[in-house]
Amino acid sequence: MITALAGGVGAARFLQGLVNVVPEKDITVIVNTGDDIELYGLHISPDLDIIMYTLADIVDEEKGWGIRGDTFRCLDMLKRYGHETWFNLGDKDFATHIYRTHLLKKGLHLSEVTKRLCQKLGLELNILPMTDDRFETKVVTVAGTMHFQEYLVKRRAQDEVIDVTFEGVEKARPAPGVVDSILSSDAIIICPSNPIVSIGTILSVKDIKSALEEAEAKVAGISPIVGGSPIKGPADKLMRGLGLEVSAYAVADLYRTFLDTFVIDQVDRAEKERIEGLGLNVVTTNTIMRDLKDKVHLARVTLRSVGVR
Ligand code: FO1
Repeated sequence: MITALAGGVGAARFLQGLVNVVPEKDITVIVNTGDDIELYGLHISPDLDIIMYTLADIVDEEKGWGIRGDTFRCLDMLKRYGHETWFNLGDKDFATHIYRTHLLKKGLHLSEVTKRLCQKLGLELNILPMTDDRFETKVVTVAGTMHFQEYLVKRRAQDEVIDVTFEGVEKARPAPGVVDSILSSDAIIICPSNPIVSIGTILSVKDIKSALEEAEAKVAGISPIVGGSPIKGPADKLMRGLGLEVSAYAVADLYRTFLDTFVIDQVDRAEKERIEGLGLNVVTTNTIMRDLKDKVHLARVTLRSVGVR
């Protein structure tokens, strides 16, 4: 069994490689839900959806989110009614959120809803939200405090970041299966996701970080920072705002209490020694995932680094 901690697009692309190397049913993915937002009266779980759509091979590959070939007629009509439409949901994507919200309103937990959606999409992986409880990532900026999606999508990550807070973190408990899967895994992988608002949120949920520290399985992480910048998303702005250096080293330092191996890009090989100084093994390879071959290569190198052949 392999357990992976995941955010959105970077993680989804890595997992596409992983499912080519390990049988789907042997993989559990613990997914960030700090990006979840209620909009248009619906519960939207962007990272769960990005991962489900990608692995079900229906994602809009160019954007990395949403459904390939989707239309936006519902959104156009909402605009006509004068509703705010800064968060772009396609018509098919709307169906996911309508169905999810319907099931949540019937009393199902987010983990149960996710299981049902995955089954219907033909996925055999065990995709778990990090928590079934309400949890929202807020970004404190010079322009005020706002939901992460408002910071990223509505305001295009333009505001200087002062802090990041997790609303609901005190009460949030890991979803059923999360801690068990970490403790019973043969290997654990921290996907190349934002260390603050994707992996950082998962680690902030009670008992998850300590489970990673206690787990017998080896833990490998893949750096989302290559050559001093994130491959995608605002990790650099958030890290800088929190007073962190934007480097593979700084990410390794955030994970060092539970990590055995850190996989960094070959362009960052100069950081190898410094990261080894944290007591970690370091593997350098190509981490840029342009096609399936790159994804499979990264999955194989990562698995090998934690003793899975
Ligand atoms: N990202 C955008 O930049 N603009 C959008 O309008 C947008 C809509 C959207 C709808 C559904 C979904 O699952 C994701 C969506 N994303 C959009 C991506 C999302 O905001 C972030 O990339 C993730 O939350 C970060 O992992």
